Amino acid sequence: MTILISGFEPFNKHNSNPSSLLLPILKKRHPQIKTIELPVTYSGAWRLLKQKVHECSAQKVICLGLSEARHQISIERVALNLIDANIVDNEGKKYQDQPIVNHAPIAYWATFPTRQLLEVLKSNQIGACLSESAGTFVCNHLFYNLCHEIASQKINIQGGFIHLPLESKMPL
Ligand code: PCA
Repeated sequence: MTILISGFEPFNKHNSNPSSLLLPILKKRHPQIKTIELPVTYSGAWRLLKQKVHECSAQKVICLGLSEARHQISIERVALNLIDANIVDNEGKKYQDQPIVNHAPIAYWATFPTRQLLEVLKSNQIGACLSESAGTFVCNHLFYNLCHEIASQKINIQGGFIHLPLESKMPL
């Protein structure tokens, strides 16, 4: 089984992003896992992830990103068909009040078993919670596109998104 984990480069005022700092650590512990660092851009993140998903025939795809507002690892349950950000992506692009995919569902559930992952983290004394919003910036854009690909192409992939807090707030 191929597991693909993505992280994001730094963005906005952040000099680093825990989601990409984690990738080499995961890879060292589990060399069979595929990883990819994505740009924080609407134009690049999904294009590169999609390419990688198909290239390595991934069956589980977990995307990681930073959310400075979080105090715990947040397992996202829902991807929303909306971009509405008041910050620019790493290409200087800012969009508001726009659907991600026209004439597509308003939202998708993660296809990864979110509750099961929560229980595994909790049983390992790792503080985590379920979240009902991945925001409306690049992370949600990536998550929605992944879910839309899985649903519209009827691909058997468990896909999900996890927001990490700042490194200083990581409960590890
Ligand atoms: N967090 C941003 C984009 C990249 C990242 O790590 C977000 O929550 O949308």
